[in-house]
This record gives sequence, structure tokens and C-alpha cells, in this order.
Amino acid sequence: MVPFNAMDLLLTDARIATMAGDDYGVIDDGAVAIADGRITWIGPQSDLPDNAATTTRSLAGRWITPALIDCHTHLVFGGDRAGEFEQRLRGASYEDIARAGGGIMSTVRATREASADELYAAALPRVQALAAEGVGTIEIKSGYGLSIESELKMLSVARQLGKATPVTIRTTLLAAHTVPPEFQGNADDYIDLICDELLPEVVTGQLADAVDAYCESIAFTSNQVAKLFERSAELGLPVKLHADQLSDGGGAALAARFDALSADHLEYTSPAGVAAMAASGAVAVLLPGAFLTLGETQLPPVNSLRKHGVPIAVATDCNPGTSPICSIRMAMMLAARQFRLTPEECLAGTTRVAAMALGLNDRGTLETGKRADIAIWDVSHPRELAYWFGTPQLSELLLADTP
Ligand code: DI6
Ligand code: FE
Repeated sequence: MVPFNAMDLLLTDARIATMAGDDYGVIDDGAVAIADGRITWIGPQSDLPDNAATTTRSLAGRWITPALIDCHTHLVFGGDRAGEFEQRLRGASYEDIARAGGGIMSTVRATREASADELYAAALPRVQALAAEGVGTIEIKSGYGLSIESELKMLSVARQLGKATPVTIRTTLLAAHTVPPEFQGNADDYIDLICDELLPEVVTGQLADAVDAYCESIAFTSNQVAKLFERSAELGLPVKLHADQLSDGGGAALAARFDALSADHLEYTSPAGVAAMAASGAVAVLLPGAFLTLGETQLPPVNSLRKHGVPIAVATDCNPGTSPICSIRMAMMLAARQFRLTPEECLAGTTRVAAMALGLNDRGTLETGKRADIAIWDVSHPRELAYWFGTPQLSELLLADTP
């Protein structure tokens, strides 16, 4: 813990949404002391101990929150799917497009063909767009390589984005996103390749912070996911799961069985799945961008999640197919209007709870000892962050430059 008097920066005259308690954890007329990238003191300015700050900045009554966290993205990928988007709006079906080689496999081809530099150059503006909205931590999944070489390439690019920008990048291996063409009809063999060859290389290279899978009728079965999760646990990597997005495949309960950090999507999750998540402490990550893009009508069981005390996060699911959305503010706005989350739930879901979904306990709230990742806003109340869309209300993003 950094001693209080070793202070680099003192922010004063702030209205603080700490997100560490009920009603946004508000501290009116507050101050925040920062040293070595950590919050060393936070509270009402009237309680501020005597100090000798290196630099004191008055925020003149502006609101501050924890920097936002986008806990579910696929933002490293080659090409785009705008053409099939247009085809669909001209009446083509998913099946027509898939049969013509479109859909996720067109992104897999483009990602395999792209160099690491090309993937990096395409992804950097997406990271910058999220940071421009106040995002300080982003989770990036692999899953468009579907071969050892290309999955490692994707994860390396994601790691490089974290080194080259002030944003914290957390990476997730999602090799079990869909069955690659080389293993059509042999999904079990592909799961074995991931478990026996890819995962050990990922761990040796420290390329992933977690493992994810797509448990769905069009992707992988519960048994195949269970095998992958058992191997992940052996290698010390936590797990997350794309669960019950298009059907009730028991994904939420499967995630809970493996103490997953989160289960994501959840449109078709059953009451038993919710109860299992409540018992395990898994976070529910809601992805309104995919819900909107797919024209889904089955809402995730928000009231059941609330009743069972399952923490709810919100993320962009930024991906070229079902959520070509690189805006955390749009995700918040959609979660409020489609899923009827309150503005406070939307903000908690992109700060405190999003940190939980990534297994990070050093951020997501403004409290002593936490990272000094702070978003400064031009709003009259934090509820505006889920109310407006398209208005650039971020005044400044302060990110700790320590690991
Ligand atoms: N769920 C989705 O909606 C995306 N992946 C997943 O697991 C779809 C990805 C794509 O269409 O490119
Ligand atoms: Fe996803």
C-alpha cells in the first residue's frame, strides 16, 4: 500500500460515483489522492487529511466514475461482414449466406489470411474508439483463427494492443468458437487438438488469461466444452462460456459447474441455470448488441438473475457478425431499453461487475488501493451514461500506467 503522503496527484471538487455501494456509491464534493497509479485516499473533501500533493487539480464539480470495462469482445479479426449484412437486408437467409461460404467462416478465412500487423492495424482503432468512450480495460477473445498458428497469432496481436496502448487488455482463448473446415464432422478431434496442443502453447507463452467456448447446437456440446474446461483447470486457466444464446443447452449450469468467471448471452437460460449461477457466483454477461443484430425476441431472464442475486455485467460483444458495435455506451443504452436494466445496473455492469467477470479485483470501483483508472464526465448525473447515445460526454480518461 502506498503511504498517503507519497501523493502524485490530488483531484478535488469532484462528484464521485465510486460504484462501491448503493445508489452509485456517491461521494458529493469529494477528493481522490493518487500515487503510483493507485488510489491512496478517497472521501469527502472536508475529511481530507493534511497533505502535500505534488499536483492538485480541481474538477470543478464534475462527475467521476471508475474507468469503464468492456468484458466481452472479439475485436481482433480480419475483414468484415458488411456485404452479408446488405445481402440479408436484401432478403438472403443465413443459410443461403452460410452455404455460399459466408458467416463466421468468411471471417475465419480473412483472419487466417491477414498478417499479425494487418490484424493489429485493424483492431487498434476499435480499442481507441472504446477508450474514447471511457473504457480502460478490454477483454479480447481469439476464435477466428481455429488453427494453432492462427489462434496464437490472434492472441499475440491482442497482447500487443495492451503493450502499445494505455488500455489494459485481457485475453481469452476462444478456439472452441466453431468447428473449423479441417475438422468438419470431427469436433471431438478438434477439441483434442485444443486440449493437447494449443492450450499448453498458450499457457507456456502466457498468451491467455482465460478460456471460453461456444456451447450451442451449431457449435460445441456440453461434453466437448466440459473436456476443454477440465483441461483448462489442469493448466490453471479460469473459464467463461458463451451460453444459451440461441437455445437452452444447459450452458449456464455447465459454466457454474466449472466455477466459470462468467456465462455470457443467456437469452435462453432456464431458472435452473440461473440458480446454478447464483450458487457458483458466476457473473451474467448480457450482450444486447447481438440480441439487436440477430433480431432476437427471447429476452435474457433479468428479473430471475436479480432475484437470485446473480451479478449482471454488460458488454459490446464487438464482432463482425452478430455485434459490429464498438461502443460501450451503445451497449449500455441498449441494455437499458431492451433488457430494462436501470442506469445504475448498466454502469455497475460496465465497471464493478465487469471487473468481476474478468476475475480482476484491482479495479471497477473507486476505493483506496484500487487502480486509479478514472473517467471524468461532462454530465449532470451518471444516469446520463445509459440515457444519451452519440453525445461525447467523456471529458478525460485517467489510466494508471502501472501493471
Ligand atoms: N456468438 C455470437 O453471436 C458470435 N459468436 C458467438 O459465440 C458470432 C460470431 C460471428 O458471427 O462472427
Ligand atoms: Fe461473443
